[in-house]
Amino acid sequence: TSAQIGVTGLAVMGRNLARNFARNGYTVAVHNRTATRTKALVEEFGSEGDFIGTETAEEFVAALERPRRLVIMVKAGEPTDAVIREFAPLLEPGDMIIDGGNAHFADTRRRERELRERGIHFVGTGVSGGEEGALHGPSIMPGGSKESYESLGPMLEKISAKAKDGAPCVTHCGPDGAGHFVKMVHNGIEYADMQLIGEAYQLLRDVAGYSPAQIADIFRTWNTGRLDSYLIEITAEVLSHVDAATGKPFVDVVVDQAEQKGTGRWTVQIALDLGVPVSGIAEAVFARSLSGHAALREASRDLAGPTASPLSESEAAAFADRVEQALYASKIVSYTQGFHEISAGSEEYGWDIDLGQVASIWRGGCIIRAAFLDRIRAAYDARAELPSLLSDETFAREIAEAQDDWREVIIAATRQGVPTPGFAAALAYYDALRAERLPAALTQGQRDFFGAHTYRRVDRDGTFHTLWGGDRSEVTA
Ligand code: NBP
Repeated sequence: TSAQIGVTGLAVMGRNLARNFARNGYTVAVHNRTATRTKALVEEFGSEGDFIGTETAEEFVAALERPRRLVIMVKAGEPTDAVIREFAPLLEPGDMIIDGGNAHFADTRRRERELRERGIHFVGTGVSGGEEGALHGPSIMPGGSKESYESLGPMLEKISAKAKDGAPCVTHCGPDGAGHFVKMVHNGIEYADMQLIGEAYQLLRDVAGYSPAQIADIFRTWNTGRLDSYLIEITAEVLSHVDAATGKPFVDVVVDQAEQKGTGRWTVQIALDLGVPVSGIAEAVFARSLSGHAALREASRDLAGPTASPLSESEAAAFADRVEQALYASKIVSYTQGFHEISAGSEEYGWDIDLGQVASIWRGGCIIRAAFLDRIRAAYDARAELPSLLSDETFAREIAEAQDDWREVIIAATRQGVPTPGFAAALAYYDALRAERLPAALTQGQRDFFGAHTYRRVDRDGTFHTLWGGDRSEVTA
């Protein structure tokens, strides 16, 4: 017998993905650099389906039916290149290497180009949903050639998460690095979502005076409405958890220094390169890095702040409703920014990514899965060339309804000294887009003054320069 698919790299993700394929009726060849992992998988889970355990690269490749489909699930970066170097010489034209790790899309573009020259399809594939997702159905974001998707698509559709309407959470994102790019922005949006939820929590705690258990209940209520999402759901779980050792709320015994693995940072770095303002995602990444500067925070603890004035019980309840509005409006802005980045990447690299499809495949399996994504898909379905999510009538109306509360929440946060960089950056983005005139005109004047960088005029075509050091007359540049 030969395997329809092979998985190499059998740590948590690869093991669960292999089991997912097997549970869906595929024969799966499995391989790992350290053979004990392969043996353990076959011993522990062999009864779940048809596995072919292999020890050497040659055995592994020989176990695969042609054209071969070989999934790599190893640590992103150099290990991925090492595995490609090991396996590519054993493959034939038409075979497919599927990289399911969190690769940088630029690496994926390079690997795709190099392997294409040898006739091998390299399918950089974003996989989201953590280890549970890998086992029970992740959201899958494959790039690579159309041809490879014809062969792989049906298998990926089978193992993927399904949205509530039954649609598989997988689509061919576009050529070469498109899938990993989409996954990168997914993670960036995830950072922003988490930061916004964190700010909502802190406001409910420090301004409204609620306990973690009470805030968990508030999140549970929110989760029955338009904020219905995996992240809100798990937030309620984390907040209601009590530390067994101390009896304190779990959230109070965890060191408040957030770590990161890099995909959020990449999202911001690439956005800077593409010139896309993803201020909400950037603030989320910066907030994590600020939290980690323990010495700096310690040295700043005595800096002056406002006198806290806690709200009354009835004020607190009204404030919680306002925070929901602020969170929702800020969330619309982060997704607006994230989708702008995908659209800009698609343009830059000629990927032709379908934004409505992206929203659709994020509806299930992945960390940012949410009822909200149905609405985003509907927005792009109604108007594929939507210039921005904020131009969608429904979102624009919802923000119109939320904006007074959104502003009030930021005012309260500022007055009470609670940092809300995510809420505030989102509102600043919204107000900047709305503005009739931006101070960018002044910036242009300054640039022309110190560097003769020239400017355009509102009333005439052309490029101009003012002779600032002379008689200040205007010349055509
Ligand atoms: P890890 O990222 O911890 O990688 C461990 C695997 O990489 C092991 O199988 C290890 O083999 C193999 N490996 C390494 Br390290 N260096 C190697 C080399 N030079 N040659 C061959 N194999 C090598 O595993 P993971 O957490 O399962 O994640 C796998 C991929 O999935 C990563 O790219 C990750 O970013 C991505 N991802 C993870 C999640 C998640 O929730 N964890 C979610 C989505 C995507 P060994 O057993 O011989 O050491």
